[in-house]
Amino acid sequence: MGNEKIARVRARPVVVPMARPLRTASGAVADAPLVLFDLVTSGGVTGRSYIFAYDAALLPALVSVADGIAESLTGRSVAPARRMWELQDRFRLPGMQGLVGMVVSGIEMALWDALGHLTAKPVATLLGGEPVPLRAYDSYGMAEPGQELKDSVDAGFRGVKIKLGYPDARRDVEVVSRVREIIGPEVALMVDYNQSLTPQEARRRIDSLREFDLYWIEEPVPAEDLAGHAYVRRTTGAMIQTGENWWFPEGCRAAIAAGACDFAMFDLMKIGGFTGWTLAAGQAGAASLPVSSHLFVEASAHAMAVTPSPGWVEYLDLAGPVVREPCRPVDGHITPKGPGLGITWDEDAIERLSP
Ligand code: SMN
Ligand code: MG
Repeated sequence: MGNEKIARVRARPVVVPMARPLRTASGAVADAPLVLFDLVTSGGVTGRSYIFAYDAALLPALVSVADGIAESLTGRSVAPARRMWELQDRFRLPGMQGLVGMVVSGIEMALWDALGHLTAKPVATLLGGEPVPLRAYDSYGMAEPGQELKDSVDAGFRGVKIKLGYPDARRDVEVVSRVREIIGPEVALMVDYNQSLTPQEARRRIDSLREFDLYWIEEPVPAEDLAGHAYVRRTTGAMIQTGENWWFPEGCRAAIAAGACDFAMFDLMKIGGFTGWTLAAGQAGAASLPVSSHLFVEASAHAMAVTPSPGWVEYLDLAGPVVREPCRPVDGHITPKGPGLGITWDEDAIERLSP
């Protein structure tokens, strides 16, 4: 394994139907635009990963950035952290926030998958953990609360997340009240405002939801408004969750320094892959912030398996339609699958879903 080199990196765009169209207060995602990575080693092993473009208009640029980076990786060793740090040095001047960071994190994840195949081990094991079941919450978009929430509880989920931020604040209260009725008092109820409120409006809306025992209030204000997050946390006493939009461990550090949150949420595509996740998890652990994952359920389970202060795995399956064996929760838990990240493509589906 030691002398395996990177032979080539391929990036393919697909647009994947979502099991549940995801409407949020800051926009809707009906079909998931993804970039699939195949990183082939000199020994013929393939590492696979994917990143989420959010908007299909970004797919050509993401693929172009990946193609531009791929050449420089040929002949380099399958060493995820080394390649990550070299690419961070290379892009110091333009910066890693945005498309570059997304692509580099995707390549880093594919490198870990390749290592897993080379060693016939799950990435969780390579990182010093064990592929054990991890508690997950079922993640929903804005929708009329209904039977599917009851189905989530009956399937064993002990947590569900819904999206709030309706134009009329009274609708937030109606929806939360109905959801709490459906899932009962014991199941954790997380709410996600997707950056849609001002700090003052967040204060008002959180006050109106006090009786419903919310587990966390996610991104009540714009992600980069760390002082705003801290203001909402300080003035309401609510448990604030944020982090899915932190860029690399530096983003985590700034939020901790600002006292922005009670929980941390890492997005593997933005926190810097497993290399970034590990560094950020150390910071979050030292600050006593339980860490939860955002999207990328297959890879996130491996990262969460070695996170000292694990919170919840988000179950929101983006890539299910293009992977051979989609990640499926069992009794409300997600178990990391190997070898590698446990991702194998369904090439027929990819063919069908390529733009
Ligand atoms: C979310 C928003 C948009 C796309 C995917 C996920 C959301 C979450 O912020 O936390 O799941
Ligand atoms: Mg969110």
